[in-house]
Amino acid sequence: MKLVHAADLHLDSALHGLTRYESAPADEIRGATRRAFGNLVGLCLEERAGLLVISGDLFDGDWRDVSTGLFFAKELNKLCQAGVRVAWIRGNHDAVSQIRKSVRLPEPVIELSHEQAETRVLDELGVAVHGRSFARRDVTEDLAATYPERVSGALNVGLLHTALEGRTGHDRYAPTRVETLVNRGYEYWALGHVHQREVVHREPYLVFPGNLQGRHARELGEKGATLVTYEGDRISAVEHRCLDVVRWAELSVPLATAHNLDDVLSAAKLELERAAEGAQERLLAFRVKLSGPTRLDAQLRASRDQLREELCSLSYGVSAGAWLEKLVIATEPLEQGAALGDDALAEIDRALAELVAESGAEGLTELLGDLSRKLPAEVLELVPELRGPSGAGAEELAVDVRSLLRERLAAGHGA
Ligand SMILES: [Mn+2]
Repeated sequence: MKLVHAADLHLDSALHGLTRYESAPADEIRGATRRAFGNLVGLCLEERAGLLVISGDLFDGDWRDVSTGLFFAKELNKLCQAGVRVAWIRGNHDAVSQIRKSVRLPEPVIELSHEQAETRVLDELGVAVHGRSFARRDVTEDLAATYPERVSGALNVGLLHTALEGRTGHDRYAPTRVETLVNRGYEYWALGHVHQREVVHREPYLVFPGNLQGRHARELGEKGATLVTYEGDRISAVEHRCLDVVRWAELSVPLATAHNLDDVLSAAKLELERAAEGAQERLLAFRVKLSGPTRLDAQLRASRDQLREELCSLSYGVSAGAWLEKLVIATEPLEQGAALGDDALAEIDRALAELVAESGAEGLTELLGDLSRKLPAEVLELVPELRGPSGAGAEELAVDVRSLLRERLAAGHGA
């Protein structure tokens, strides 16, 4: 028999990072979380799963309008008609206190109580589902400690929205220890909250399926749900299934052998081809990251705009569904202050750090505006970022300026 475990669907939340393109497929991007949910329903039907469990953050927050709830109810009806049971808990994003609107869900759908941890036994499936919803957003007590005893003779599945002992990038809601969960005696803990897929423990299983659809450049790679196969109270397989419709990728472009911008672009193209192959027919939002020591450090920074355009243009040749989300230049010069005295470099660093700290992004932009009106044209040519307001943050600008000053000063020093 089979069950499907999903979490962190964040239905109808926006995808960030592709808005700069007028021609971006807005509908596909806007509807991504819904289409991924459609894929989840499809998986349940194809696999003839008896049960779908959702471990919190099904919704991103209060609905803008009731259409979010209606969409959910409609998809659930498809499952109910096929005889698939559904059990879900609320997490921090869709805690009872967070969602004011509501729609009536099909009757067989089980929303577990937010008042105390409860158990629902589904005899026809041989499954006991235990769980508790978040009543409010900031649950800081160990909910797992209050979960009921296991039901013997059934597959015990615990639904819990938690960061366990803490997970990078996630608030420490409903903290608990792996040991607490293992000792509870359930066969499978269906966890939610952490967007990165992770099998924390086997026998018993503690699984974060990850979110169903990546929503920005920090939610990379294959997203989907977990398919669990069981017989009686024994689990025979736990498998990840990809269900996302927009894939996020970060391409690290090797620069060690790059002698010029063409080399950089060729290397980026290879990485993009690999990512596009992995994304199959999905829309691919890719970030290009250039990092590490390179002789091209200053040149890359000076050519930022041109590089961005070249990357866009080469992406069209690789896949019509590939979109450059961002170009990140985090390179370092090859020779650390070989020609310049350390004192001079330290002085540049200190001045830039001070500038960033004092003026912040806004102040710096303003200051650059003033500066650009006074600077000779050839300097602006060399450092186009000095032309004034741009999307770059103060720190990024400071690193660009540092790198370019360093190169020019070193060149002057050597001459
Ligand atoms: Mn959460």
